[in-house]
Amino acid sequence: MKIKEIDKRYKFIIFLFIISLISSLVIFFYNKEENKLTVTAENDYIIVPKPLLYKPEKGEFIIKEDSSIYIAGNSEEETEEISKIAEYFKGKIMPATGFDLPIIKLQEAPEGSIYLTTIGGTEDMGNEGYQIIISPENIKITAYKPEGLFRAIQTLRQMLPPDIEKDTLVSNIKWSIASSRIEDKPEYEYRGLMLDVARHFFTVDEIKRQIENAAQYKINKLHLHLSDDQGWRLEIKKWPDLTNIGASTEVGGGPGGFYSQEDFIDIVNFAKERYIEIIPEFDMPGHSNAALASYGFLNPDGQRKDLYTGTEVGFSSFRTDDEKTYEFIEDIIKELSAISPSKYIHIGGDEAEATPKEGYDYFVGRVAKIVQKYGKIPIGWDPIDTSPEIDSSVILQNWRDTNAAAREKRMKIIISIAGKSYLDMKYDENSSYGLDWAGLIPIETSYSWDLTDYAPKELILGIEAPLWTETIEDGIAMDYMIYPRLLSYAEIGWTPKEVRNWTEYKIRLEKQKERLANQQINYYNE
Ligand code: TNX
Repeated sequence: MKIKEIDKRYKFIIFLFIISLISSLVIFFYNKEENKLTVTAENDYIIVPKPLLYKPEKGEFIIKEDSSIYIAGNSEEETEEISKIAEYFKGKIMPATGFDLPIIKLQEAPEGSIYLTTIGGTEDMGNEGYQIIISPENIKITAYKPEGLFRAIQTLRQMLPPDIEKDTLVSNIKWSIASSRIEDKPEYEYRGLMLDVARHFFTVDEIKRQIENAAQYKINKLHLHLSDDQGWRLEIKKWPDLTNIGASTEVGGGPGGFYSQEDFIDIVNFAKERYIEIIPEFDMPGHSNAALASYGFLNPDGQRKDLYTGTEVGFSSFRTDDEKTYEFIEDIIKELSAISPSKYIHIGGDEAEATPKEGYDYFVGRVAKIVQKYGKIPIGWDPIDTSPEIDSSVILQNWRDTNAAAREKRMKIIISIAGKSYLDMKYDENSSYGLDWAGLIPIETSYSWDLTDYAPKELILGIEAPLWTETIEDGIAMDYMIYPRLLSYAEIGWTPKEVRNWTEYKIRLEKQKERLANQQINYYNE
């Protein structure tokens, strides 16, 4: 009797044990499925911006001298486009590996190959989404559009050893990529960097270098601030004094400079090959002294204003009640829209403190209509949204926490909150470059926020980080202010806020630094 009871008890305990074992296994595997979205920095997982889904598998793929790149598109035209992306990838890895990988058009992926294709890509991936499957046999990258393949290439670069970014041959290294599966697409369609080339002028090569560097973090817009009080930086054939006079100096009195229309097209094409759209801005009606110094008829007394090389803002204004102003602006917009393929033209609209409000409201409405006449979508800084002449066909670029009018009108908004995303704000008190009027922006501050803190999700087009250049004179200073904060902004724009957190990001960022150094980017090291 007793023995039987003990027996029963044991059986019961064993039963309980088995039940709890089964339930813990169920919970474990269930969580594993769930956790796919929240992988941490283990497994050498360092990608920035963080992909939506990263699933490590066993093994690795090794790029070798005899590896090949295979490509296939849904049409001949698409295959051509993909072949350029393949060339770009090959060019990126050639200096360090020394491998001259062949690029072959073929609709399958043999062993040892890297295969780039849009065949099988589906619409739900979006234009920039992609899937990468890495196995010891090959790498298969699929996207709905070639653009998605280009974004995927940036991910792949980051999965190779950091030495891949060196521009000299590296020997005795295994170019391995961990087996895994990645599925990815961006949260926001607009992920931009702005460079102010008006306060200080930067050459075509300096701009190209910044485009090249930003592309690796999947930045897809470069906004060029082409005019301000201190300089007019784009050739306008009908009004040559804009550059003869208006481009002849900069902050501090240096020689300034400008882009010929050919230079501009060259920048646009270079950016396009990296799937970055150039968005041109002429700032109006304020920030316009360079134009007013170029042509006397724009001023009430018919006299040219003096050129300006200081850093004050808010003192200049176009005449808002003079038809000649609008004819002049239309000529400029007409020439610009002929050479700029972007669907956007930025018309400024900020800090027009020398323009009476009524004139401002009329002016921005009128200029927005000129831009639309040439088939472009106007963007304007706040407070452009407060003009009754502005409606939801215009996009607001929001730099202060004021967008009530835009919300009311259901305007789309680009978030560039100064205290969070201004690349010209100092990191700390010791920064040798930069300003601090919007506060200091250390790396943690640059990362730990979300666009939805400032506007409803459905109105947000995306993020832009502007670099104003009153204190920035060269590429070295530019790099320092942009990196590594641009990585924060790239991730805020790409990765959903639910899967981002600073503690985990910090680890990935740390590992990115060696890559930045290998590319000779003069980043700020905290
Ligand atoms: C404000 S924010 C400006 C720029 C200055 C910048 C300096 C905005 C749209 N205008 O004119 O360069 O501050 O941080």
